[in-house]
Amino acid sequence: MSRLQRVSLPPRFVDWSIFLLLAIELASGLVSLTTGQPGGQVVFVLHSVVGLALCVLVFEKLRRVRKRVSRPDAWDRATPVSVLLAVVTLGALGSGIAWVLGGSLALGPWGLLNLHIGLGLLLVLVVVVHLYHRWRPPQRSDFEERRTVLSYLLLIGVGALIWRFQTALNDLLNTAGAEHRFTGSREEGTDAGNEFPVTSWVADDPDPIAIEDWELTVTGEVGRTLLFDYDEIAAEGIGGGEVGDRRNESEGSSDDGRLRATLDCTSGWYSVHDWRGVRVGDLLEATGTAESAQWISFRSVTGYRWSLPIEEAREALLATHVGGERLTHGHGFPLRLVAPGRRGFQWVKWVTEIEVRERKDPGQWLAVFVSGFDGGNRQDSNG
Ligand SMILES: Nc1nc2c(c(=O)[nH]1)N[C@H]1C(S)=C(S)[C@@H](COP(=O)(O)O)O[C@H]1N2
Ligand SMILES: [Mo]
Repeated sequence: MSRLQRVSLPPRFVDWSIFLLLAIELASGLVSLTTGQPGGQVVFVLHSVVGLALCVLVFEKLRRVRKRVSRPDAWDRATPVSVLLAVVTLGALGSGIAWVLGGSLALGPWGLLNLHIGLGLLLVLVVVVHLYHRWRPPQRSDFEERRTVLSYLLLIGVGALIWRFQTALNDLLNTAGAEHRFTGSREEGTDAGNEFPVTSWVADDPDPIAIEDWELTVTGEVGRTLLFDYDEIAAEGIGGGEVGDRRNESEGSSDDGRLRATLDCTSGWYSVHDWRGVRVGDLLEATGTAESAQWISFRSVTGYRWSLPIEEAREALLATHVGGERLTHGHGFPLRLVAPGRRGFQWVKWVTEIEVRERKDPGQWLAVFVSGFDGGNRQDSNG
């Protein structure tokens, strides 16, 4: 018996373990997209370590099926799906690893990390079709207790070891482009005024907003609904906040309408800026809030919207300026949400309405995906 054969794992153990690890990757990958606080770092580490452990299992599986696939007469109806599965899996793993090592790719508005996410989601679909064709129920004998526990410990150990080695290597080389925030994002355009990437999540692309047509409405569970025009918002100190001229040294305090905060987009870049505008808490003091007020929803002229728990929202900023410059249209002029610790997609641009709510707003998940597809805010036809 060769040494390789002796360490090889039962086929069904490998297959179902791949499935299990893929499920963990899907869940941790999705959760990571909404994670922006350093405390959530564990999600990203888990995603990396399990991904590397998955490489080991996939290698083992490919070794097993290689012969069958390379003999055309052994193909059946489901073999093409298996091959596709192998390709997508290797693509998802490879793009993730390439990203961490500093790779990049220009695919129109998308990059390497978008490709990774896209392949990950495609994988879910292909796995379902593959399982439909090749369903083999797991059996007790494949998961004999001691061996199973040992195998998993070994797998995760190997994953963790490679991950540790990789982070150490990155630190050592500090390779251009391989420097990451804990979210995996790379720095772009920090403190460069408006000169940082403009990103719209899916299809949002409104016409530039004419300032005389724009107003901010604060409605819902408020003492009184109020309207503000741009001059009122841009005149600092609504609600009596003192205006200071110091640069905030730390993130997270918007006391004087100024806030240094990190915009971290899920497509893989981040940018740190001094934002200026009006503290949401000051607006809410001006309108008053009902006792039932729990959530604050920020709505764009395009219908795009996101909400924050009221205590967090009070400390957030509605920015008119970045790095001393007035926001450009692409960055959300006249007003955009700056929500420290939240991922970029939650920093609503072109804000026109604040709704004070009793409950969470599950509809926002749909709104961020469909907003812009109806072309609602484009006025191309009549200029
Ligand atoms: N209304 C609206 N706000 C939006 C988006 C959008 O598509 N529509 N994109 C979000 C995403 S995904 C990110 S990363 C940030 C990007 O802000 P920026 O374009 O100023 O860099 O805005 C967020 N706010
Ligand atoms: Mo984003």
